[in-house]
Amino acid sequence: MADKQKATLFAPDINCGHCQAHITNDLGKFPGIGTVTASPQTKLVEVEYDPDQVSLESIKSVLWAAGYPAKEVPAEGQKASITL
Ligand SMILES: [Cu+2]
Repeated sequence: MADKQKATLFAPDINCGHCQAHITNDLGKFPGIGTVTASPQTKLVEVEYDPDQVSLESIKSVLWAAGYPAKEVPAEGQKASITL
């Protein structure tokens, strides 16, 4: 069993609480996915996941299918790399 990993994704189409709920509900249904947070303010989705059960690519596919294309934010210097 690998340790849980945390990914941060930038999804510019998160605009309101509805988007937030949509994302957390859709991702939350997936096995291997832990805590999910989505912020309409920062447009960031933070996902805890077990890499043995689900890949980052799958997480991105779920987001894409839900209508929120997202790209991964590098863990280091993530704040500096985002322009809102
Ligand atoms: Cu919305």
